Amino acid sequence: MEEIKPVIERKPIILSGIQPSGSLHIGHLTGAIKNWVELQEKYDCYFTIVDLHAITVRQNPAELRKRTLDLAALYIACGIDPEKCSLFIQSHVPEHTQLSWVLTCYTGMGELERMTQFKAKSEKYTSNVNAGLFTYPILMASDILLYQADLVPVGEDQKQHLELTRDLANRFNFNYSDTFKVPEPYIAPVGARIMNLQDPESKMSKSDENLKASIFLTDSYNEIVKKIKSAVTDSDAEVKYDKVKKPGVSNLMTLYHIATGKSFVEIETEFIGKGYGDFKGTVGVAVADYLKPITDKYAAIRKDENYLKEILQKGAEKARNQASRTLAKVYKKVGFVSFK
Ligand code: ATP
Ligand code: LTN
Repeated sequence: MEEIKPVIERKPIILSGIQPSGSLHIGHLTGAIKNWVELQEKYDCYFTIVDLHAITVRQNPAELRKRTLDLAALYIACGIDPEKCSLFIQSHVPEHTQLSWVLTCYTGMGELERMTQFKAKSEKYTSNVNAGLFTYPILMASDILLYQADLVPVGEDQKQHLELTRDLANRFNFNYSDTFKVPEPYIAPVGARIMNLQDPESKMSKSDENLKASIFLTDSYNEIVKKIKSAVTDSDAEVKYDKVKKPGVSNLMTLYHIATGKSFVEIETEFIGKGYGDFKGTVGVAVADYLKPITDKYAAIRKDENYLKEILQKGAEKARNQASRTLAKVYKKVGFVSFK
C-alpha cells in the first residue's frame, strides 16, 4: 500500500531588520515595529539587528555595542516576542557574510551603481565612500535569501534593494537549480509618516543630528512633553489638518490621533478657540502617556543584560539552524568541496 505522507503546513517566512545606527523613534514604532508585532502571530518571523550594515558608516565602537543592545531591548519592549520569532544580531550569524561573498560574484557593478541609496549616502559621507557602502545591498539580499523569506516588510526607500534581491535569487536559481525563495516586498497598511518636529516637511529620521527633531522611544516622559511643546507650527492659531499649508500642526494632529484614536475632525473640534499652547500641552501628555508602557518596559529589560544575552544567543542559534542549511546548498551548487 502506498504510504500517505503527512502534509506539513509551513507558515510563510518573514524577515526584516533595522540598523543600530541611531535611536528608534515613534515613526519606527508606528511605521514598522507595530506591524511586525502583528505579523509574528501568523508568520515564521526573523527580526534582526543589522550591525554589519551599520559599519558602512563610521561608528564609535562603544556606542555601537550599546545601541545594538538598546535596539534589542526596544524590539521586545514594543511587543516582539522572542518565543514566537527569532530575534538576533546579524554579526552573530556568520552565514550572512559568507553568502554575501558568493552573491557578490553574481552581481554586476552597474546594478550597484544604480542604487539610489548608495548615491545618496556617498554624497552625504564624502570622506568615507567605502566599498561596503557600495556592496551594502548584496549583504541585505543575503539576510533575506538565507532564511528563504517569502515576505520582507520594508519602507519605500528599500524597494530597490528588494528588487535586486529578487534578481539575484532568480539569477542563482536559473544558473543552478531552485535554491532560493524569491521574496516579495510586504507593504504594510499605510501608517502615517511621522515628520520631523523642527522641520515638519522632512520625515523624522534616526540619523538627524537635532535631538529636538524626534521623539525617541527611550525619551523620558518630561522630554517628550518638552519636545512637543517646542515643535515648529505656524503663525495662525487654528488647529486644522492641512499637510501642505500646516505641516507642523498636521504632524502633531497625527501624533495625537495615534495616541488617542481620535479622528482629525474630533481633534479640530476639541481645539476650536484654543491656542497652540493648549494644543501642544495636550498632545505632549497624550503621546507621553501612550509611550509610557513601552518606555517603562524598555528600562526594565535594558537593565538586565543577562536576560538580553540569553535571548539573543537563542535567537542566533535558531537563525543559524536555517541559515547554515541554505549556505550548505549554495556552497555545494557553486562547487566548493565538502567532507560532510
Ligand atoms: P536613517 O535616517 O538612519 O536612514 P530612518 O530613521 O529613516 O533611518 P530606517 O531604519 O530606514 O529609519 O527605518 C526603518 C523603517 O521604519 C522604515 O522602513 C519605515 O517603515 C519606518 N519609519 C522610519 N521613519 C519613519 C517615519 N518618520 N514615519 C513612519 N515610519 C517610519
Ligand atoms: N537596509 C535596511 C535595513 C536592512 C533590512 C535587511 C531590511 C538590512 N537588511 C533585510 C529588511 C530586510 C534599511 O536601511 N532600512
